[in-house]
This record gives sequence, C-alpha cells and structure tokens, in this order.
Amino acid sequence: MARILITSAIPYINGIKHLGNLVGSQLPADLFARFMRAQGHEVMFICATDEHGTPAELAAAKVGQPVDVFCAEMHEVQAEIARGFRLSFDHFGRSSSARNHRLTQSFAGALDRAGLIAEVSEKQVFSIDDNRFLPDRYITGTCPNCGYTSARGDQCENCTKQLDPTDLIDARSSISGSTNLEVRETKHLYLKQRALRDQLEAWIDSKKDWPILTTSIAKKWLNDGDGLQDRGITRDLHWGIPVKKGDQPWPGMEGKVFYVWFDAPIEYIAGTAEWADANGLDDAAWERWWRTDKGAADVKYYQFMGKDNVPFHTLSFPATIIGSGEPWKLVDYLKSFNYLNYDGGQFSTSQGRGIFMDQALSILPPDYWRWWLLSHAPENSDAEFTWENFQMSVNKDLADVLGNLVSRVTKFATAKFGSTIPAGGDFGPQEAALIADLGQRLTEYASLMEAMEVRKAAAELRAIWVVGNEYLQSAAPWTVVKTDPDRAQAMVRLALNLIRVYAVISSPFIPDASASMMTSIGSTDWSWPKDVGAALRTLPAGHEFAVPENLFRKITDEERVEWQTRFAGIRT
Ligand code: B3M
Ligand code: ZN
Repeated sequence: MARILITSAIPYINGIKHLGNLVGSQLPADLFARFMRAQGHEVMFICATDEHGTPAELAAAKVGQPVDVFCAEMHEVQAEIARGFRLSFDHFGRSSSARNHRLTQSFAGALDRAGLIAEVSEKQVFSIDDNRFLPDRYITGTCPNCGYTSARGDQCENCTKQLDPTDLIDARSSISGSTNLEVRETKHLYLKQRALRDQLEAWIDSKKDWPILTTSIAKKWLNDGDGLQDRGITRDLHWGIPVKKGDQPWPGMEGKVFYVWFDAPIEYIAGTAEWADANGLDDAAWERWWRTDKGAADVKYYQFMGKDNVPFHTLSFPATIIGSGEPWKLVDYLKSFNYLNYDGGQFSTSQGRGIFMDQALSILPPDYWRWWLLSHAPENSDAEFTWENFQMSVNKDLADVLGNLVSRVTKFATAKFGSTIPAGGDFGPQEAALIADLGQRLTEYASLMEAMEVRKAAAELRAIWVVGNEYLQSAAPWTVVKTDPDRAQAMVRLALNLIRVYAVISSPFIPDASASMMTSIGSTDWSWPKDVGAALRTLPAGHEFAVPENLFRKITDEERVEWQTRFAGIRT
C-alpha cells in the first residue's frame, strides 16, 4: 500500500468554472484519486478555492458585497457543484483560511532568512477616489499609438501595442472611472528566483517521466528570452494575506498583502492542515503528507492542472519550497492538460461562452459529463466539445453498450430463472476465452490508469464493456436456454458477475452508475478484480439481485438542438 497525495489546481473564487476548466484539473485528479483508492492505497486528495486578488475584490464590489462575505458564499456554491460532479476531495479548502495565512507568512519569513527576498521600490498609479493602487489592467485611457479610447494600462487591444499606464492619454480608473490618479512610490518584495535557477533546472531535469507538455513549458520559461525572472510577491491591495515575516511584522510593508499566486499553491499544504483541523486531528496528521522529516518521504505527490498553470507549478512554487530550505514535499509527477474548445470556438468565462459546471448539472446527471469529458480529455492536443459528439458518446457508449448489457442481462435472468443467481451448468471454453481476454484488458486498463493516460484508459474501459456485449451476443443464452437450460444458467451467472466487475472498474469514471449497478446486483464487494476468473465467480448461485432502473437515458435530437441553441451565446 502506497501513500498518494493528489492536488488539483484550485479554482478562482470569482465565478463558476466551465467544463474546459473541469476537465483540465479537478476531474482527472478525481479519476486518479478514485482509482488509487480502489487499488487499496492511502490517498489524500486536496482542492480549494483561490480567493485572493483583484478579480475577487471586483466581483464582490460588482454584486455589492464585502469581499469576505462574497468569498464565503461563492466557496459554498463551488463546493456544492463539486459534490454535484462527485469530486471526491478529502478536503475542499479556502486559500483565505487562517492556516494559509500562517503558512504563507511562514514561507516568506523562511525565504527572507535564506536571503532570497529583495525589497524593490516602484512607481505605481494610485487612484485617490478608489483609495487604492491600480493594477495596470485596471487603468483605461486613449492609446497614444492608434487613438483607441478604451486601451488598457498593460496593452492596447486594438493595435496590440504593449503599454505602460503612464503612456495612456486621459487615464482613468476602470473601477470607478475616476481620473483623479497620481503616480506614487511603493515598495514591494521580490523573490530572487534567478538565484534558484540552477537548482530548479536540475530538479526539472531529474523528472524523466513527466509528460512532454509539462517539461516543455517549464523549460521554455527557464530559458526563453532573459530566462527566469525575479518575481514580485506582494501587492498593494486590501484583500489578501497581510505581509509578515512569520508572525513578526515586516517593516515598511504595512498594509500590503502577498500576491495571489504566491499564496495559492501554499494552500495545497494549508488545505491539508484544514482537513486535519476539520477532522479533529493534530498537526502530525497533515505533516506526514508534506514534511519529509515527518513521514512524507515515502509519499508520492501528483498535481493536475491546465497548461496555463504549469509555469507557476514547475518554477514559482518549487522556488518557494526549495528556497525556504525547509523539508517540504515537492511534486513528483505533474499531469497537465491542453484546452477544451467549445463548438467551433473557445470556452470563455469573461464572455460566458460554453457550458458552465452548474448549467451542465442542471440538464444531465454527472456521469454523462464525466464520461464524455474524460474520454475526450485534451491530453496530447486541444480537444473540442460538440453537442453531436456528446450525444453520440452518451447514447452509444453509456446507453447502448454498458446500460443495455446491464438491463438485458438482469431482465433475461429474472424472467427465466427468478431473482437469484442460477446454479446450473459450468463455465466452458467460451467463458475461458472471455476470462483470458478480460484479464489482459484489465491489466492494460489498470496500467493506463496508473500512468494517467486518461483517454486511452477510457477507450480500454469501453473496449472491456464491448467484449462483454460480444460474449453475450455470441453465447446467446436466450437461444441456448431452449435446448440446454443449464448452459444458459452458467452464462447468466457469469454475466451477472460481470456487472459487479463493471461496477468496480467503471466507478472512477461513472461513480453513480457504478453504485446503481452494485446495488442492483446486491453486493457491497468493491474489491478490484485482480484475478478475473475468481472475480466472475464472486457472487454465488442463490445470491439475490434486482433489475436496476434504466442506468442511462439517450439524448434525443430535439434536446441536442435545444441545448446547442441555449448554450450558444452569452450566459445570462
Ligand atoms: N486559480 C487558476 C485557475 O483557476 C488558478 C489556479 C491556482 S493553482 C494554485 O485556473
Ligand atoms: Zn492602440
């Protein structure tokens, strides 16, 4: 039994995530966590909401709520949606937790003691009416290059020229519209990442088994242009983790907070501490997952995220950890994903284009989405969601192949032999061939799951369902029963056992349907089928079962067309 630590990128608090975000982090992380638990490993699966930063402040202001109240409410909303998708986090934490405050401040203190923090004076635009410094992209004005009147302080989106806020003509605050702005001197902390460059490179180079997508992004940031840059880790904002050296004040940094990307990954650790707190456990309970001096040396740590988050997890967060000089666990394997596009374009949170997690659950149960998303995960390239493809996958894979097998077998068995598993006959060569085939496929499936080859694992699982259907088709107990009822009983006994095996192996992908299959077959035995021959004899003759409710319904053409129209435009 191994100890497996799994974290998913933590979603921003200021909006509900779309399906593209889901399939790039939380969902595959859940698949892996469920699989690893099913193998009998000890798993710790952590996610959280990412609550700091200007977007959170602005989203709260937009709905007229204090930012802490807004975050508390949105956390509950996101937690409920996560439950709706059956995301099996051991804890869904909050980056604004007291635990994260203390840990983030403690990391900053350690980095300072290691000589890795520089204090840098900068000039920044301050909005007197808003009583705050404005990040570059929250300043609007006229572009000096093309005359576009809504250019942003970082870039003109009309002519694409990179800008400095002070370049803008008639600059105004995008928050209040106020032109009462001035440039003020302000001091910030920088993490001297350049000093850690060689250590980071050696660490990345040692990860020979990482996906190419992950290492190529890490290498690009390490080597491109001027290479790794020192990074500002503080901001002039009100909402965030106050800048302190451990529990001591940081002279000159009063009123400032840490940059959201500094504290967000630390929440992986803090979230595990929150888990311990929530379960009435002591510090040792979470430290054995994270502190290599306190038992975490034998933990294997996996991270899941979209490709845009890779630089922060291969360079910035490791720089925090390595730089601290403290014995924290570094990631062992980083699984990253490309983008999922939506029906001929992109998913867009800002434009509300595509399907968002709450909307998806409002039209179909979670398994339908889980199956499509995982079986089409954007691993080697970007992928695209189309309603036609979604309809086809659900109707064919789930309804025709798996659902049909379960209902056909249980109905036929009940009609011919009653509601207990029949005792007659023995397995013959046909069953032996099926067992051999399934044995090979299950080994392949398990190794694909272990390797986090999500799409290939889904394809193998589908193939395993198909093999069961093909067996039934050719064994044809409904014909055999007329001439050799004992043979037919043996076939049915195998097929009913096969339903339990399917429930177990499918549950990382489609947990609800698996639970229904298990209930209908009257079993609670979730043990992974290491030996298929034995697994197909687990439920004995005389064991009671029932015909389940229809496991999956088909998506009609009318529904597809209606949803396509409903989700074509801007979210309202
Ligand atoms: N919140 C980005 C996102 O929601 C960011 C990830 C943080 S991971 C520490 O996609
Ligand atoms: Zn311009």
